Amino acid sequence: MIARLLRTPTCALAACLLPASALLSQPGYTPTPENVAARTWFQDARFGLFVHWGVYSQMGAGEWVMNNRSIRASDYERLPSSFNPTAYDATAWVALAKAAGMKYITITSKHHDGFAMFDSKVSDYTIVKRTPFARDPIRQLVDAAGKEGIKVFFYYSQLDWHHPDYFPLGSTGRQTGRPDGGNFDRYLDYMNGQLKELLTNYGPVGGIWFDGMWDKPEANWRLDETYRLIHQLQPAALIGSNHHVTPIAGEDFQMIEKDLPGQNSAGFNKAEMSTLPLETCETMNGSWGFDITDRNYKSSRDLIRYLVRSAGANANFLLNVGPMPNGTIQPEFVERLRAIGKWLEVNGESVYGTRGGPVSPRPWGVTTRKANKIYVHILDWMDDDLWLPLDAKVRRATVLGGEGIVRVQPGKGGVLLSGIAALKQDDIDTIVVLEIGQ
Ligand code: JFZ
Repeated sequence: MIARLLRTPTCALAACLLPASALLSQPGYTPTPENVAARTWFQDARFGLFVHWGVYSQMGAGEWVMNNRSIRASDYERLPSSFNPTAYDATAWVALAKAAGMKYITITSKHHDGFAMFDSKVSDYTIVKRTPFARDPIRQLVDAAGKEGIKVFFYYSQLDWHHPDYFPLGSTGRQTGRPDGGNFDRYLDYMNGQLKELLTNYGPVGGIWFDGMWDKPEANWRLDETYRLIHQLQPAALIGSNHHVTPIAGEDFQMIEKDLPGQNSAGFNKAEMSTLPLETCETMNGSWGFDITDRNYKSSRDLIRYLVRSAGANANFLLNVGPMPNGTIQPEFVERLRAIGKWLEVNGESVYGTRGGPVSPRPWGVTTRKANKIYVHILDWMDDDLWLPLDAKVRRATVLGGEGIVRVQPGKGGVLLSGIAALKQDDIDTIVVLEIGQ
């Protein structure tokens, strides 16, 4: 395992090859039955809401503003003193996620700025202690989500631009004026303390979405201890890490950032796909945290098609919003989320509970499958015939939510669908349902 990982080319940031010390994960890890069941739930869910929200949102320049503007930790500490999201309504966020057809929410509990957006007792750098809001918005979200059957996952940044013991410094956050010394083990104790709180004080947690190990690939992150702690406290909580390498023992899902599985347009997605559940995340515009000048919105159509392509590649889609400092989600995002939800109300059966279909992603589209059905998602196709290399007997072909006849002719090594051009082509996704059987 370790040897294989060491050979794997890794992420774009600096020399990002993870050394053996970082990989001493949870050796011999076998997921418990609860964990295996949670993985199945996760894959069936297929669609989640990613939330990047913190005191940085007040700057309206994304969650990296502390690094990008070389803000010293002592100056950045002024931001909490004015953070007061009076319009925050956890119930409304959950209702919106539900209306979008999402089944889970992954929210930043602590981003790289080191500020805890939850009521952490092991830290004095928290939303409860440092802001006029003085409440725990994550608790409110967990409570609201629980009532609606939405699972909550916690994003947690292992990288910390604020903590004095995050030392030696990594490749980012070098201008934040931290002391010239510190005890990394003490930092990891602090981090594990926060994780213990997150897994103890908030009821059942969907999982932990780690990020930031890439900042210090040479460090000993004591992953064995952290992963064991999480699995001991909540066996069903799924661990994933945005480290951009092949999953490490103890992890329960593999994530890809800003790409579909197998693609690498972002440049850092070079890891091989594992057999674990997959999840890919993307933004509504170009930013994770609220960015007041970013108007580069993806269309609802593009986002729906991204969800479909993810499902066709056997991956979940985690779609991000960066709420505003007042606690509301900007109307451009709300509008898109609602449009996706409307589409899913009609076409959801071809996404939820499916796995990547028997025909791998093609230029014309993708396939998904569930029980005895194969959903052929025709995203871009102009011709009348469509050849599917498929080792199954097709009993019936219908158009999901539409009319028209698709003829099926078995051939050598597959089937030919014809009559496609005569169908009412859907601008988003024309879905042909194949019922297969003996
Ligand atoms: C990370 C975060 O830095 C970012 O703020 C956001 O939370 C996103 C979801 O995750 O982004 C990364 C992480 C690693 C690389 C690039 C972007 N990398 O290794 O190239």
